Amino acid sequence: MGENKKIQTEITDQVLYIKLDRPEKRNAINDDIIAELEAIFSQIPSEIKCIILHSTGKHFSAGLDLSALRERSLTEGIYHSRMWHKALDTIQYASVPVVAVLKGACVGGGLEIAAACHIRVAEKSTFYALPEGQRGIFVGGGGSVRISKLIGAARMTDMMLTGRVYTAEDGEKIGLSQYICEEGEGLTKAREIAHKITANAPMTNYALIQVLPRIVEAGKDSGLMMESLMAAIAQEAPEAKKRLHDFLEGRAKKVGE
Ligand code: 1HE
Repeated sequence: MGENKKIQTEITDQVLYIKLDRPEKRNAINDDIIAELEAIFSQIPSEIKCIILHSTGKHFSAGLDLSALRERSLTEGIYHSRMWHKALDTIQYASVPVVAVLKGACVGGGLEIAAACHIRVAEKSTFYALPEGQRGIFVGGGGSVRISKLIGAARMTDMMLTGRVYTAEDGEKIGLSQYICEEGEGLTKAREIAHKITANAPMTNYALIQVLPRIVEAGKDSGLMMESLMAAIAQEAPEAKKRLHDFLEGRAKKVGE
């Protein structure tokens, strides 16, 4: 796990911090950065329990680096989009949950990256848009699947047809982020969330990241069967049995404590 000029990584307390570090271009994402993201997310050290994806500067990401959008052939266009799909799948199916800290622009490919993360914390400066519509292109980084799932196809269609921009507050209401916080407090909030995630049984975290999305994609009967299998596997783990005993003997926190 090395350091790349445009992405910085750091480990503290079993949390891996991955930082987009190209503020002079508003963290616009070129092919090298996508490849580096894929390499990092594909090789998470085994001691890591949670990942926080954040950024340098005032913006999370201005999306695809438009300066690299040269004349592409049809085939090159498909490969380019598939490269994003592969990289963003490594985020969605990372070995541990990924918390994104958003601020400023979270647009185009930046929003597609955020949508591949499991929890999104938005500072109040965050704004969301899909300028692909205005640039004469289409989302290519999995947005039509992941963003439409978060906010519904109708809202995504509106964003792309009209260039509509959602504020942090409205974004939270429609499901673009699960949390909203004051400016400059995103990392603190993400750390607090990471602390809760790292305290969970590993099998619960694994099921939420690897199994739940597949259940959502499956038909009802297959989904229910997968749920039963996962529930049985999770409850069988010694960690789960210990937690149940702790609760029944009054040693565990109650809900909300
Ligand atoms: C860029 C990019 C970029 C900034 N590619 N260079 N994304 C967009 O259509 C968003 C385009 N960007 C913007 O609308 C604005 O830059 C922001 C609202 C994000 C920020 O505004 P601001 O005033 O803070 O910065 P700026 O002055 O516009 O930009 C600073 C520099 O970053 C400038 O370069 P400079 O050399 O003149 O200093 C900009 O050119 C550069 N920059 N954004 C390249 N995106 C998998 S497919 C996904 C498809 C998409 O993501 S399409 C959406 C692309």
